[in-house]
Amino acid sequence: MGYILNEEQMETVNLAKDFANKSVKPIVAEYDREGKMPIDLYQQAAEMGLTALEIPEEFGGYGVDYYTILAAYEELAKVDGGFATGVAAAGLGLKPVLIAGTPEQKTYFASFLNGDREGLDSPETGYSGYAAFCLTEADAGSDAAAGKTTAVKKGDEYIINGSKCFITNAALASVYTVFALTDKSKGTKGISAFIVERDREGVSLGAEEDKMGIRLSNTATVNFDDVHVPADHLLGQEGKGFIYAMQTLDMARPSIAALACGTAQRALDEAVAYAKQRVTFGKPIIAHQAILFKLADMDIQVEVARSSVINYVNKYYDCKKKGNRNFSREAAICKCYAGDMSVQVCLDAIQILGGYGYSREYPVEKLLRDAKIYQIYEGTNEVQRMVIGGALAKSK
Ligand code: COS
Repeated sequence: MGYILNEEQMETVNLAKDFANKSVKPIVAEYDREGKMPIDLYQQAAEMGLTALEIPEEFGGYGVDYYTILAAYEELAKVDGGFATGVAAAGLGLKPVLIAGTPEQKTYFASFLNGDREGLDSPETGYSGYAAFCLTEADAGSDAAAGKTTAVKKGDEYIINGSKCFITNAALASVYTVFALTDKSKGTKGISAFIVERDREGVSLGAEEDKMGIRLSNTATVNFDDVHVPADHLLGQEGKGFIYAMQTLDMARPSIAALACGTAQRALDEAVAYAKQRVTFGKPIIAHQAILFKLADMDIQVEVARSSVINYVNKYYDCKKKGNRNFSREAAICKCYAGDMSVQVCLDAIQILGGYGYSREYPVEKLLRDAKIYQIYEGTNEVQRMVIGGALAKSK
């Protein structure tokens, strides 16, 4: 493991690791087959504090550092990328509030993530503890500024209309951060961000996605039909929503990179274990150099991807000290590299297991199905290359 953590940091990581191994691992195969979210386990994770790790203590959270959080996410993803996605997506929903919210908004939003607060639950699950980030629309994915959802100010309220799709935690969340146009004529400068509680009148769920992988996570459309929110639910300033969304993604993409490392590490571990016991031509296949070198290349790639996540966190804290946010490039690099790496390492693991790798009897085909999403969500890897290339083009 590339993270160098002290005892207290390791306690948090081990909390996530033990919970994932003892409680989540036994149900993964069944829930993956059925495409269900394990609601009670999500609730347990929230009650353990896993969705409130990054909330500063002054606002009711645990104020845990990002080295620890990302190492904990990796442990969750070693067991299941979908479950890890649901937990990490609570942090994605939270980040716009941490970036642009007032102290009151931070405290209010945090109270949803602290788990099982009466009156703050999702109507679908009856639980609290999760948030969702509502940016993507049917015609606004990579082109995030093309959204059509509107928020019209009337007196001391905004009225939101529109529809958001591919929303992770749509049904699990009891609160959303929603991006909507407050001025259609201004392009990216006409977008604003809002806190919207799940139980507001006019908020409803549309179709749930039947996904190739990460099937323990919940992904659905969220509709907003004349949803009234008080004006104090606006985050930061009107017209700054696109910037907050981009800043959020700069902080969230490394979580996906950490998940990608977890899935890939698991694939490598499965492949090593198999290669030690599978015998061909009179010896374990790990003793054949063709297999050993493939395993070595997989190990190199996982370690380099993890190092790129750690490099992002180093840069994040350095920028924080200097009072800037110049870490878009490092966030995009780790997300892009780790996403591509995870797919390749899972493919290699399948190759090492041969026919067994292709069979649902062994876990590696499922790891590949999970890994594929890391190249797509929170900005496709093509978008990451746009961000990285943009930084190169601007460099002096
Ligand atoms: N931080 C702060 N500001 C940023 C920024 C960032 N990371 N990225 C862009 N901006 C600002 C720009 O500086 C620009 O401001 P000015 O007009 O004042 O110069 C404004 O935002 C618009 O930027 P740009 O013109 O680059 O926006 P584009 O519409 O071309 O979009 C990409 C840029 C493609 C990078 C963006 O749309 C994107 O990230 N898309 C993917 C969305 C995504 O990840 N979706 C997943 C949803 S969560 S599962």
